[in-house]
Amino acid sequence: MQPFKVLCIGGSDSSAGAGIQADLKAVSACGCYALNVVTAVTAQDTFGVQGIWEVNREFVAKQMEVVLNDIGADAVKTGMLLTAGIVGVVAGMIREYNVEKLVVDPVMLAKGGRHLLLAAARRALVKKLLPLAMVVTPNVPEAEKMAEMEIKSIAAMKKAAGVIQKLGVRNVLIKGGHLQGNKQKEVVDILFDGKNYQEYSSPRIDLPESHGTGCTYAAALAANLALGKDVAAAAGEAKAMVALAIRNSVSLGAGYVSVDALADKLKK
Ligand code: PXL
Repeated sequence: MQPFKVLCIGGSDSSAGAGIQADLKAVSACGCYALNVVTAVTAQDTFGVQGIWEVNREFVAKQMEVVLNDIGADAVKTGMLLTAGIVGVVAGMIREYNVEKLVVDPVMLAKGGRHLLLAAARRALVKKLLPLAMVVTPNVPEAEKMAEMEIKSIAAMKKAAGVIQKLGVRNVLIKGGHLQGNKQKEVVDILFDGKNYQEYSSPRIDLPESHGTGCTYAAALAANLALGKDVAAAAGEAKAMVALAIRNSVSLGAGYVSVDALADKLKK
């Protein structure tokens, strides 16, 4: 049997709430097979990122090359890319292998404030990777940086989605979870395809903010694209998967809680 395969390119999170480990869980929960290319190893507990060890760009390229040559991927998702050098090689390989279904999660900061994408890398991501993406999935702070504007309302989210779309990406999905200090009752995400806006609304889940939501969302989106859904349908499925993963958050250490897309399988 050949499963649908999703290649997830990003950082390892030793607490396994975010990063490559969240990707692996979300892709598996969607019924696809996750392949992993590691760009950096983070030493991470439930208080945040305590250290980062970068994988050199040649070895990132090597991982992509062997996996894509032998196994291939129905969709690709990028997360933590850290440096402009890594962004460059990832973009080069995506182009070389003609990846059609690419989800770019423009991961910039970890909870706690550690930079997971350096400033020069942000510019490289916009220039080199966005034009290759089927969807980019910023949260509000990331969309503010990419669109170079403040976002304090849904109207501003729509405006920012327009600005980001013009940077050269086909679809922009801005996640509303960080809007207005987390006070609103509904979380509204906005999808813009250059012509139409679609809104995805769901009740805010009244739990402490969890670690790993963004990675889970983008990985579930990529998996649903791999399964053959269009972007609008895949976004709806991904949002539902994130809601489930938040509801099933696990409190592992003394710091923040983490989402877990497979938590319904855990014995507690
Ligand atoms: O949630 C963004 C993210 C992505 N990748 C890694 C991370 C984090 C957040 O902490 O650690 C490896």
